[in-house]
Amino acid sequence: MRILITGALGQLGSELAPALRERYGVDNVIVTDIRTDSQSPAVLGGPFYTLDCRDGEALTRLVKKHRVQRIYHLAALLSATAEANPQKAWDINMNGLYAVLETARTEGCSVFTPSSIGAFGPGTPKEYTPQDTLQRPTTMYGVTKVTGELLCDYYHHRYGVDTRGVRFPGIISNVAPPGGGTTDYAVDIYYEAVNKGRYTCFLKGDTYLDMMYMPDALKAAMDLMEADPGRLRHRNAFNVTAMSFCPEEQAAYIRRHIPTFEIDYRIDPVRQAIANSWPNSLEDYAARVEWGWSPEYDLERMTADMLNTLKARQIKHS
Ligand code: AKB
Repeated sequence: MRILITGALGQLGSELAPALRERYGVDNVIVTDIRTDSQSPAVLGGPFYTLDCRDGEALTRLVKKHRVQRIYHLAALLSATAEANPQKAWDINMNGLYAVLETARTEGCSVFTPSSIGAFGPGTPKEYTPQDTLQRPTTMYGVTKVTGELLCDYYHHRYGVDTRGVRFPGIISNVAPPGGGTTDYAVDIYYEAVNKGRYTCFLKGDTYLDMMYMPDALKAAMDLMEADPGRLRHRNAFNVTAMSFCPEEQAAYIRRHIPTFEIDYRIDPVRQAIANSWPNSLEDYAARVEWGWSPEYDLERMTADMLNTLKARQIKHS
């Protein structure tokens, strides 16, 4: 299997690239991003190209050159950045996806595209949000995610392109920072807990959102693409979740390891409004039944792992 990743220097790609290289072989994973980073293992660990994913001709050239069979299309602006510049978000999120789907159509590639809990809106049922439900998001990020889901389904039904995707919740990790998302607080809190013993949160303490630890996110992205297509009734995109919590609860779990940890709040009205428009918790039955999705990390296990990893790194660097 020969794979190309777009947007590979982001939070997900920085860990998906090495995981795919391990599974499929270093030379079979072509890593691309609009920028480069000479320190990144994603750049150093195997074939890397700078690529603007909106440039369909350049993308097709790379796909032909490396006889790519599968594209992980990760390049996108996240919710808060998209809300600050909706025109740019539409351009990158939609024209990037369109170029990828056209290349996949002409070159016969399968495509993984992450959607998000941002594809839901204030009218969606908030608790245990079903797989098939009302999707009327009020953010530009959400608009691009719903449009993307529909476009991917269209390419599947109309052209037979093997398009698949998941609606990711907030992803928590300790390698590359997320950047520009509404759920970023849930990552920052662990870094600040270890470095300063306190954290000022930009969302209210009782704001519930779905979250997932990176190892489970990698598993979802890889397992869905390996799933038997005959079992997939849904394609774009599957609800997946691992846990739902609010900042107060996360702080309480951190205090089990750092008893003096303190949290206070300085609310960012833009990100609070985005979070309020999203579900509190998802139901992911279709993913479980159609391709065996099952997460391994809950809040307790993730918190222990995040804090141990960050503390060990701090000791090593001090
Ligand atoms: C964001 O907060 O924008 C992302 C997401 C949930 O899609 N992490």
